[in-house]
Amino acid sequence: MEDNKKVIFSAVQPSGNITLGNYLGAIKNWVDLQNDHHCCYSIVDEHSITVRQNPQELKKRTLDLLKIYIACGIDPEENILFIQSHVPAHAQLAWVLNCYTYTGELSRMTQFKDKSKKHTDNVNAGLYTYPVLMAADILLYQADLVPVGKDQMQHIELTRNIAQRFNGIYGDVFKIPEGFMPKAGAKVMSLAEPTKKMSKSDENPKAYISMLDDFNVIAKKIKSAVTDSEGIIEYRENDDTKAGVNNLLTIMSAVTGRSIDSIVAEYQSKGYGDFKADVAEAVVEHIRPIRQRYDELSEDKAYLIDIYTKGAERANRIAQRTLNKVYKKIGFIL
Ligand code: ATP
Ligand code: LTN
Repeated sequence: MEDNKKVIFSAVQPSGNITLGNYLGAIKNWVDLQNDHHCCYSIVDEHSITVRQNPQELKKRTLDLLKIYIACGIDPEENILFIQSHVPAHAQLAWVLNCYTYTGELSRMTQFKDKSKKHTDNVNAGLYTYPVLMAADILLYQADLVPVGKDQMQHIELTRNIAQRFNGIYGDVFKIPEGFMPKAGAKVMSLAEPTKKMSKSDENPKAYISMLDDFNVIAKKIKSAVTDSEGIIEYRENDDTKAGVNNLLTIMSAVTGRSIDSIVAEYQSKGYGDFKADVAEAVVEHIRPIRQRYDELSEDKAYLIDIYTKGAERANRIAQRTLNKVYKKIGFIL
C-alpha cells in the first residue's frame, strides 16, 4: 500500500455463535484500530472445518459473523471484509509454508493439545497443521499487527518464526508481524469454570455469553456466574479462588472503559448480587446497539453478498501478489 499506514490482519472462525470473549478479546480492538490502519478482517471458514461442522449451520454462521463484524462498527467500505475460502491463495501459501514448519513446533501448540483432547475421535491432520494456515492468512497481507486474544499469541510467535526462517533463505519476502492484545479483555474466562477461557464451542451454554443471546438470558448467565464464598469484590491476580470475581471485574472494565480500581472502590461495601446485576446491565447496554444493527442487516442479504464479493476481489489482489513473489522465490514457473 502506498501510504504509511500499517496493515492489520485478523480473523474469527465461524465455529459457533460469537462470544463476549471474542468480542472483547479481538473485534472491539479491530473497531478501535480501523481508522489509522489498512485493515483486512476475515471469516476463516477453512479453519473451522478442523472440527466437524454441520454444512447448513456453517453457512448461516459465516453470514452471521459478517453481520456481527459490521454491527460491531467495522466499516465495510474502508476495510476489507472477506470469507477465507473465497481467496485460494490462503490454502496455496499454507501448503508451501507447511514445508518450512517443523512437526516439533506444531506439537507444542497448546490449542492443538487442548482440541485433540476434546475431539479424540477426530484428531485430523488439519487440526495439527492449522497454525500454518493461520500464518499464511497473516503473511499474505504483509500485516504489521494482528489484534487477537491472549490464547492466539503462541500462534503469532510461530508465524513470526516461519516468516523469519523463510526470509532467512530467500531474502525479504514477508513482513514480520506482531500480536496486539487489548488492555482489558485479552482473556475472558468461562462463567461456569472461571479458570478456563470462555469458548464459543463449550458444550455448556452457561459458560459463555453469545453476542446473539437474548438480553434476559445474558443477565441470567451473569447473575449465575460462579464466584466464591468470600463476599469481597476485589481483583486478585493469580488467585484461582478469585477467578470468577476477577473475570466479572474485567468484563465490567472492558464494556464501560472504567479502570478496575474505580469499579472496586464503588463496590467496596456492596455484595455480589448488586455487583452482578450491574455487570449484567452494563453488558446488555453495550450489546444493545450492536444487536439492533445486526437485526437490520439480517433484512438485507443482497447488501451482505455485495460486501463479501467486493471484499474477496480486493483480498485476492493483495494475496495473489504475495503468493506470486513466494512462488518465484522457491522456483515455481509462473
Ligand atoms: P473455539 O471455541 O471454536 O475454539 P474461540 O471462542 O476460542 O473458538 P476463535 O474463533 O478461536 O474463538 O477466536 C477468535 C478471536 O477471539 C481470537 O482473536 C481469539 O484470541 C479471541 N478469543 C477467543 N476466546 C477469547 C476469550 N475467552 N477472551 C478473549 N479473547 C478471546
Ligand atoms: N486461529 C484463530 C483464528 C484465526 C486468526 C487468523 C486470527 C485464523 N487465522 C489470522 C488472527 C489472524 C483462532 O482460532 N482464534
